[in-house]
Amino acid sequence: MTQKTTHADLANAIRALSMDAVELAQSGHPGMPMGMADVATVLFSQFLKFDASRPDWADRDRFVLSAGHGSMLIYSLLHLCGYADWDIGTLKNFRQLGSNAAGHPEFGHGGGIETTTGPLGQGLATAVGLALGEARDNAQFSDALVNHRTYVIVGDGCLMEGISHEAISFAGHQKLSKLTVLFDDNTITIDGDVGLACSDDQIKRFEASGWHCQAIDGHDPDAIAQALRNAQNSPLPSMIACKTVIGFGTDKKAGSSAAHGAPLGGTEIAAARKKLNWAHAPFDIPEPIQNAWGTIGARGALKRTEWQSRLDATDKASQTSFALHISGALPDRWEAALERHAQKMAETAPKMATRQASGKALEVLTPIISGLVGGSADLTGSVNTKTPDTLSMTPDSYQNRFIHYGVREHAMGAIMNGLALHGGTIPYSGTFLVFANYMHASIRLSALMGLRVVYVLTHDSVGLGEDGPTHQPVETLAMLRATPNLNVYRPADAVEAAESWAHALKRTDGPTAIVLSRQGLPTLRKDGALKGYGDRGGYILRPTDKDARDVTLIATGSEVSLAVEAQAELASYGIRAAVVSLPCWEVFDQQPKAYRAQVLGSAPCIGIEAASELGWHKYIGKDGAFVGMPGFGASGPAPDLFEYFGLTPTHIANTAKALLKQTKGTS
Ligand SMILES: Cc1ncc(C[n+]2csc(CCOP(=O)(O)OP(=O)(O)O)c2C)c(N)n1
Repeated sequence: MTQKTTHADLANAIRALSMDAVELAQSGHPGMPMGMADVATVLFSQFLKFDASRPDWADRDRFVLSAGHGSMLIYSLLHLCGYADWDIGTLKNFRQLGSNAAGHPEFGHGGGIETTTGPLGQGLATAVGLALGEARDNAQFSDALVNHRTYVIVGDGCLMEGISHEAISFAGHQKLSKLTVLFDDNTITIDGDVGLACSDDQIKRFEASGWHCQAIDGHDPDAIAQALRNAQNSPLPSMIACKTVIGFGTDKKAGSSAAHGAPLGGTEIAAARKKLNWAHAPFDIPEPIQNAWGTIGARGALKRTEWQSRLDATDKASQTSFALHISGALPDRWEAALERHAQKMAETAPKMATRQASGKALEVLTPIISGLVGGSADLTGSVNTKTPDTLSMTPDSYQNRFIHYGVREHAMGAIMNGLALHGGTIPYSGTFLVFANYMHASIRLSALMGLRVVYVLTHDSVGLGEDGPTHQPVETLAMLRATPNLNVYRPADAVEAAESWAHALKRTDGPTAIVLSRQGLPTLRKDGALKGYGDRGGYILRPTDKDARDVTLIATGSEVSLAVEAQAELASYGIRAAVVSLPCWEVFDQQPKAYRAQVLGSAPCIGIEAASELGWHKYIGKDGAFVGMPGFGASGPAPDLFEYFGLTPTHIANTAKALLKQTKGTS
């Protein structure tokens, strides 16, 4: 006679897989998955709308494990539910090189992982972006096509991180009612009791930001189900504090930090097997339990086919527009329109700050590309990211395309990641370059996940003037350039600004930072062909006669025009200087060697950039000279600061003369 599979059987399957995989790997975090197994079981078996056979179903609920160290929780769930990428062999290879089952959940490592998590708090803020993406698409396409929820499991650590405050506050303000936070309220972190470092009342904290809150026993399946039902009915985002025991089922380690992040050891595992009444060998899931989980994994199939029928029943034009929206493909006309704009800039040659030039490019792009969703961190008028086509988004108008992120740079980056992951949106948003430090953890995850997110970073040097060294970035460009898979553009004029946007939008495998000046800059480019020189990341902007060079001046952004002036000054001394504009190092570095050699030439080189020297020697060599910032900036009018720090054509020319004297004996 077969016994009915119980809730405990289902949850214990997660516990067993988690403790055994960590034990086999001799690395990982068993405590959190064992503690949250009951909550996850109720969520997946009764609430989460998903179909394991189609992890790409656009209207699936999103599940995020913000407490990413508990990765065996999500891997166990995906395996048990029958996701194709998560067979038992994958779990046995937990934390091994090349396995989908990476140390922390990584987006792209198999279906069912909605985002990369691990840096605590990021998953929560990214989930806010996922929920916002749903709200936007729901407003555009209606309940029939877009109506899903976002669930996120967070731990004490996620809630202690500062980004959580920004994310909670933003979600409460935007009334993201389809977002549910499941707080693993086990009061344990690595150091021990959470009380060592934190005495927040998390319920009051969420309530203060406009959330619906509940506190439950996280091991009581009925209480969990009731709380999830209540959350579904709330017009506010919901937080459920689930009181759990870390390492539930273990003997001596349960409820203590010893269960947090180390293999439990044979004795504890044997004791847990006994306590949980789990008599099966490691990785052996009895058939009835496996079947019950398989049924859970297929629960959403009917809902998915019903959804597909609704989509099929809409007219062809709506189907095409929905498919285009979800795919993120760009409509045809945008590039020609941007090129016409760039050509106009080249012809009219305005003196314009590149932040304004970026705004002008956006005015061309936003009416054509409906997926572009802009924003700023309370610097809208300064970063020029709002256009007449992007109205402010509010809880009453989620379909609008401009997000006031407020003064919340860090969450802004993570929310943009969530929007990009949700699909249907190309998020871009602005703040000052110096505050990229604040959101670098999120920028890093955009790059790691390969998301098309555009960071508009203005006020990019001492050229911002009187706000002084607190606002004048010096090291930030080096930090951004050191981030793998992030393209960093620093355009010199309005044409290069348009080119930067073209590249950022065409790029589908990673983020782009567009770094822009506060101060007006002359238009240097005489052509506006977007597929011309600028396509290569760096090019000879002002050649010498027959390319016979004594020196090469390599500059980016606002310093390119200084180099052009220095070229003329050097010419008066009979020195032939070529000017290279290098707006994007990453793209230039990918060009064929012969092209790079031709651009950089063999004459001595001078790098010119109002920033730190770090990184420049790969272009100027060990013998090249650098004109830039020796340390932090200072408070004062921008022209005075450029003079003070030697960012002038004359200083560049003198540096060139000295360099030539040193290398060739030329004066
Ligand atoms: C931003 C960040 N800081 C530090 C860590 C290292 N870390 C991983 S788990 C953890 C403790 C988290 O405690 P909690 O969220 O309560 O998890 P639990 O002990 O319940 O598993 C820390 C400090 C991290 N992953 N991310």
